[in-house]
Amino acid sequence: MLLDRQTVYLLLGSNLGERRQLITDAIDYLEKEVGVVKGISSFYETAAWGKEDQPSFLNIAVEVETRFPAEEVLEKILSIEKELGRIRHEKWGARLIDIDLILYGNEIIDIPGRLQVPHPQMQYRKFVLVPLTEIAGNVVHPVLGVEISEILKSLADNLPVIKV
Ligand code: GSY
Repeated sequence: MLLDRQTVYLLLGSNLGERRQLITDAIDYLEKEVGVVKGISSFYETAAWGKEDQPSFLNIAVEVETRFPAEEVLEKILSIEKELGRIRHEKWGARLIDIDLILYGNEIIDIPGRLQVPHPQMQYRKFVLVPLTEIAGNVVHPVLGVEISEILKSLADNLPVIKV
């Protein structure tokens, strides 16, 4: 099914293997399979969140213009992760590549156990908000009604996020 164009924001991360190459390959797949890549943030070296005794991550945020519904975008993301060798082991464990669907236009989606958009943890995570602010600082969070850059300003998360 194809819809009118929607702007989607994704957070890409890797903390195993050739991290930068894996993220670059994931962007190529997104361009081929999801839509037109309109924006890419800088790369950030970020301390692991959730389970802190693991290697640090490289993270970036990406803006994609897509005509696929959110659930199809999710399917495509999961298959790209698989293609790039991601095996889902433990929650919050190390991974070759992780692609999170952060925002899908200004839609609010809640399919229990499957898909929640906006990403329910995004407002607590500096490793999401710093790269996202770079490419979408003026976008308004559909639930909180506040710009992404404003959420970042009031954030309590102090884990290091360093532009590289
Ligand atoms: O939710 C994405 C995977 N992930 C990350 C991440 O991408 N970056 C950092 N810094 N910590 C993380 N913990 C998890 S889980």
